Amino acid sequence: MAYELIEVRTEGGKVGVITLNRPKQLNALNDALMDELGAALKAFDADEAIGCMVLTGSEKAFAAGADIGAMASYSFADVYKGDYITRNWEAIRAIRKPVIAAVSGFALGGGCELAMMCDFIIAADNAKFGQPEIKLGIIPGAGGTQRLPRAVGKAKAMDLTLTGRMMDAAEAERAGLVSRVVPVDKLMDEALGAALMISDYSRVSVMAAKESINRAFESGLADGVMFERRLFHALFATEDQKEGMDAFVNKRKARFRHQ
Ligand code: CO8
Repeated sequence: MAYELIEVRTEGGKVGVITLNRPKQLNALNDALMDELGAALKAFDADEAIGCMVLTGSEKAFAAGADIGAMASYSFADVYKGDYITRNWEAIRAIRKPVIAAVSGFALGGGCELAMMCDFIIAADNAKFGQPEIKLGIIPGAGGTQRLPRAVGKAKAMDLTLTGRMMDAAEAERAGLVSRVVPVDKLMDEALGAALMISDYSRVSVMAAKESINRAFESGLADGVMFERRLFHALFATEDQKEGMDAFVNKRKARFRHQ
C-alpha cells in the first residue's frame, strides 16, 4: 500500500518504523491518516520478520491532536451514528506485537491518547503532553479519560484534563506517563535500541508479556493475576522457554526461534 500521510520503513530487518507525516498541521490526526496508520501497523504485525514497532512524529510534534478543522462542523447525530473520529482508532488496540511511541514535541489531545495506546513512551526532553480538549468544549474521546488516570493517577489526570495545561517531559516521567526521557537528538537511537532488543527476545513471550500487562491495565487484580498465571504456564509449552533456560544454565546466549 502506498502511504501519503505516514512514512514506513524497517530497521535492521526486524523493527517496523512508522513516522507520522503531516508536518504543516503538526501531524493533526484525521481519518485518512488513521486509516494508513492502522494498515501499516497491521502489516508489520503480520510480518514474520518484524518483532517490534516504533511510532514517531516530527521534532516539533508527535501529534497535536485530532484534526480540529475536520471535526469543527460535526453534529452529535453525525458522530454518534457514524462512530466518526474514533472508529478507525481501534486498529491500534488490536496490534499484538509491541509498539513504542517515540515522542518529540507536542503530544496533545488525540496525539497524547495515541501515544498512550502504544505500549510505552520514550520522550525527548522537548516533549509536551496534554489533554486540551476542554478548551474546545469537548472531552478526550480516544481513551484519554481512562488511560491517563491509570498512568498518572487521578489528581494529575484531573489537573491536566480540567485545566488543559501541558506537562513537560520531566513532569511526565515523574508522573509515570513516560518510561525514559532522552535528549531530542538521541530519541530515535534510544527507541530503536529498545525495539531491536525486544525483537531479539522470544516473540511468543514478548507478545504474552504485552497481553498480560494490558490485562492488568484493563481489568481487576484477581482476573489479571489469573490471566498472567495461565499465560505463564502456557509458555512452558514453547521451544523458546527450553532454549532460554538451557542457555542460562549453560552460560551461553539464547537463540530464540520464536516458537
Ligand atoms: N488540528 C488541526 N490543525 C492543527 C492542530 C489540530 N489539532 N494543531 C495544530 N494545527 C495546525 C494549525 O492550525 C496551524 O495551521 P496553519 O499554519 O494552517 O494555521 C499549524 O498546525 C501550526 O500550528 P500553530 O501555528 O498553532 O503552531 P504553534 O507552535 O503556535 O502552536 C500548538 C502549537 C500549541 C500545538 C497549537 O497548534 C495548538 O494548540 N493546537 C491544538 C491542540 C489541541 O487542541 N489538540 C486537541 C485537539 S481535539 C482532540 O484531539 C480530540 C481527540 C478526540 C479523540 C478522538 C479520536 C481522534
